[in-house]
Amino acid sequence: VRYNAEEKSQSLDKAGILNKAKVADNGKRMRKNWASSWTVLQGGILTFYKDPKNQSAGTLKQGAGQFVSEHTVELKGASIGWAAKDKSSKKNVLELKTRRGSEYLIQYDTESVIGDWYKTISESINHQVDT
Ligand code: I3S
Repeated sequence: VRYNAEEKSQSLDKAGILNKAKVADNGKRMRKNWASSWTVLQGGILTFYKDPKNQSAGTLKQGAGQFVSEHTVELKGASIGWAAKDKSSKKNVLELKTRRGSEYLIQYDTESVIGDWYKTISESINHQVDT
């Protein structure tokens, strides 16, 4: 089977566990609430899944082992960079701002892990520019 460039861009880019906090929704500041999240970057969309431990009884009824998405972030027109020191006392914090004015802090203690996410998300943002 042969794949063209567009099909390739739809393949799985990266997945893993990160700490994230949404701090703004459509330009409106919101209370920071850090949670660890299974995170998938695929086809220009970053999806944060709820920690199964924190899912309510209602969502757990859907069946054990099912992940429920919490936030879906369109990377087209987004920007990412290292967060300023006043954004968090944690180390290795990235700040992701969407075109629609939502903001997320993304953090992981291991520098190489967060560095890889920074690279992959940046590349995906740049790729979305031409699509
Ligand atoms: O920017 P803030 O308000 O200092 O963020 C802290 C709060 O989200 C805090 O929760 P409470 O508002 O329930 O106290 C969190 O426990 C802290 O982790 C947040 O600060 P850091 O520096 O960890 O992002």
